[in-house]
Parts: sequence; C-alpha cells; structure tokens
Amino acid sequence: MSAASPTANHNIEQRIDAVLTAQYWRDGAVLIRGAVEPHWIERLGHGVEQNIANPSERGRIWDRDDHGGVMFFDCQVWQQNKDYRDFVEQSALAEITGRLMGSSRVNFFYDAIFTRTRGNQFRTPFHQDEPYWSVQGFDTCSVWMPLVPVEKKSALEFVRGSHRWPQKFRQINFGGLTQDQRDQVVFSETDGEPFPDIEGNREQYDILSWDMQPGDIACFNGRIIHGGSGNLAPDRDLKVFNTQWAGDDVRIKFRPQGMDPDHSAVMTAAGLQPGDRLSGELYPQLWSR
Ligand SMILES: O=C(O)CCC(=O)C(=O)O
Repeated sequence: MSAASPTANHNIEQRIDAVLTAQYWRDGAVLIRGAVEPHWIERLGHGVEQNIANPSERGRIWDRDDHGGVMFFDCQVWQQNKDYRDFVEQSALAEITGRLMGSSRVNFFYDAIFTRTRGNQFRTPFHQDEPYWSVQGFDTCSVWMPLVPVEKKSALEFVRGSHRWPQKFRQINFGGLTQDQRDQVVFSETDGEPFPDIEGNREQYDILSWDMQPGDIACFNGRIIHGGSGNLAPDRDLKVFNTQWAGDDVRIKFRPQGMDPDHSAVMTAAGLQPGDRLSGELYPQLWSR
C-alpha cells in the first residue's frame, strides 16, 4: 500500500486525488502522512490531558494491567473541550474525509479518545463499527490519529477490503472485556454469522497497519473490520484522538445493540428520527463540495 505524499501540502483537493479516493473505496482504509499540522497535535495533547483529568460521564477505564497501567476511553467530549472543538470545526478533516468518501457534504458524528499508559498490552478486538452505531450508510470515514509516535505493531489494524464483504457478522460484546455495564451489547444469531477469528488466523487475512507519526492519519470506513493497537513497548504510551464523519448516504438508525455512544436518546431529544440525515448542533455539517 502506498501512502499519500509525506510533504506538507495544504492543497487538499490535490492530495485527496482520484487515486487515493479509489484506494479508499477499494481497501476501506488509507494512510495519509503529515495531514494534520503540529499546532493541532499540541492543542489536542493539551485537550487529552484535560479530558483525562475531567472525564465526561461516558469516560471509563477499559483495561487495568498488573503494572498499574490503564487504557482510558471517552467519547462525545468535543462540545465541552475547546481544543477538541476547535480541531473538529477548523481543521482540514471535514474536507479530507468528504473528498475521500466522494461525498457532496459531510456532517460530524462524534469524537472518541483512546489512551494507553506505557507498556499497556490491551488490544482492541477485531470488530466493525457500524453495527454499534445509531446511523447506517456506506459513506462514513473515521480518522484514527495518534498524538505520539506509534509502531506498526501497536497501531490500529484493518482487514483490507472487508468493508465491502457481503456477510453480516455478530459483533463482540465489549462489556465482556471491559466489565463495564455501558459496553454490554448482545448480538444474537439473527444478527448474522459468527465473527471470523482474525487474530487466530492472521495469515489468512490481508491486514493493513502502519508505523505512524503525530500528524499522520489512518482514515477508514465504518464497515471495515479493524482492531489491534495496544501491545506497547515498555517505554511507549499511546494517545489517540479519533473522529467519525458522515457522508451522503448516512441516515439515522436506532439499534438494540447501540453501544455507548448510543445516540438514540440525544438524537430523539434533538428532534432527529430514524431515516433523517445527521444535522443540528450535535452533528453539524462542516463541509460541502
Ligand atoms: O485505538 C483503539 O484501540 C481502538 C480504535 C477503534 O476501534 C476505532 O477507532 O474505531
């Protein structure tokens, strides 16, 4: 897999060209090097510190290891955290994701924060995102953005092309791993076939991941099978700011398996119904072609 040019280039239209857009459609995940300027990485680093010190009501520890290390998760913090908010509203990500998806306009869906202290081994199990979401559609783009250098063995991994597989899979119950009630979801036999054992049969799958530096972004479709990360060397920590963006065909859908962030309550309170496009202050449109 070739990455986009590492040279700083503020002409987004040129960088997100037909080749990269076709690659995003085909593989479901692409790396764009140097997409985010250093001043944003600094702002987000500050934002993450504030976030860890003052988690939202959704913030929680996903893993505590034997050495006192933790993996921390939070989401939908952008409206309370000025660093996150400015980044969401002013950085190039809305345009980058809109162009990658080939969409005519883009709404922000939500932010998620994944941090691991030095040496933490917790690996996120392989899964797809869309089955847990309160929206459905092919035109989605999540941006996984490490704020510190990350080795390939510790970066998020993607099963190339799996966003276009026809099968529907029963997703995993994150609550079984994190022991947090908010992560409990039950996918039954009617929700699809058993999830493939990717980890146990890695050689049978085409798995993408990259060594990444702050400023590099991994952009991926909400239907792609992904997981991994963690597995940190003893002297390495990991801080990831993740954002999800919705393009043309995305519509609201409430699901019994909506894991936190299950947006059905806030969407209903905001007057949004299944079948609607995302809109309003919670899900602002931030780019149009
Ligand atoms: O960074 C991680 O461990 C998990 C990331 C993830 O699953 C996601 O961004 O959807």
